[in-house]
Parts: sequence; structure tokens; C-alpha cells
Amino acid sequence: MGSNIGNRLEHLIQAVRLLHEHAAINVKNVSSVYETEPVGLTEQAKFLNIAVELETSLEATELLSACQFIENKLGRMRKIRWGPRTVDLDILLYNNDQIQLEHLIIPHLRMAERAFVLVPLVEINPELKNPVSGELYRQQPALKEEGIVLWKKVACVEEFLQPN
Ligand code: A4P
Ligand code: MG
Repeated sequence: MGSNIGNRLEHLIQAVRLLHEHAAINVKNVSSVYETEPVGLTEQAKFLNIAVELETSLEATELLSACQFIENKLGRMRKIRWGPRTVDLDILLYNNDQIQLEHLIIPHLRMAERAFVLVPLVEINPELKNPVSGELYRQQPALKEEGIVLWKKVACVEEFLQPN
């Protein structure tokens, strides 16, 4: 998840809360919050990024719909590709599956090159492997890139949802 508009932490908390409230989704784990330099379109505000681990009975395409519903509910305006957003929810991995649909590609196409994805992902599970290549995400060279700062340490889901 990423947010770079307004109260960024609040947007991430609301998104995790909405996932948690979904009858078919169980939020298992949330990473710490990282402040990250924008990638792609660099003339925009810094992001807060987190990774979230879910257990769900939804198919991957149904999970994508649930994520898009939450993006819309939290007021995402889909105007500029790679541009600013209240909250962006991407599916990085789904079990060990490889999915190639027009509207859903898993593993997420650009994840292995993006430190803002890899750092929180590896924090949640250092043993995760790319289901296509078999490579450990913690061994990706992109993990070492600069521009990723630990912004808020998070120990568990409950703490994240009740920050005060
Ligand atoms: N789509 C395909 N596969 C997936 C997937 N695995 N998960 C399709 C989610 N969506 C997937 O996405 C466009 C389309 O991708 C969707 O309709 C869906 O069917 P979008 O969220 O509507 O648009 P977007 O996010 O602007 O485009 P895109 O290409 O997904 O951008 P990215 O790759 O998500 O990059 N810098 C920092 N530091 N932190 C960030 O969080 N985020 C981005 C967005 C750029 N730079 C960033 C960050
Ligand atoms: Mg996206």
C-alpha cells in the first residue's frame, strides 16, 4: 500500500481497517511504515508505504475488486499514471501463484525492482521467494537502494489499527 496525499498514515490505517472488516479477509500482519522517495514520477510528495499479509477465501480477482473498492472509498482519483494518490493497494503475491490476466498480473510486474515494496515485504516475511524465478526477495539488489526511511515501527496489526 502507498499514500502520498493528505494524512498519509490515516489513509493506510483506514485501508487496513476496511480490509480487516471484510468478511472474507483476515489481516495477519502489517509491516512498519516507511517513508519513501517517489519512483516513476519523481516530482511529487514522498510516500508512506507498508506491506500487509492477508488470509482470504477470495480468488485473486475478487481480492483485486475489494482493493479497488477500498481505493475508491478512500477517494482515490485515477488521473495520472504513477501520480499522487490518497491510497494505492496493489496485490504483490497470491500464494505461490502466477497470474497473467489483462487486468491482474501476479507477481506484481515491478515489485522486484522497487525498494519501497521490497523493504516492507521482507520485513513481514524474509523467506518469500519470487514464484517465477525462485529468487529470495531479500536477495534482490534493489533492496539496497536509498530513499527508504523507517518512519514508524509497527509490531502487530492491533497496534497499527489503534495508534494512540
Ligand atoms: N493491475 C495489474 N496487476 C495488478 C496487481 N497485481 N495489483 C492493474 C493491482 N493492480 C494490478 O493500476 C492500474 C491497473 O493495474 C489496475 O486497473 C489493475 O487492473 P492503478 O492502481 O489503477 O494505477 P497506478 O497504480 O497509477 O498504476 P500502476 O502501473 O499500477 O502503478 P504502480 O506500479 O502501482 O506505481 N513511489 C513510491 N515511493 N511509493 C509508491 O507507493 N507507487 C507508484 C504507483 C509509483 N511510485 C511510487 C509508489
Ligand atoms: Mg497500483
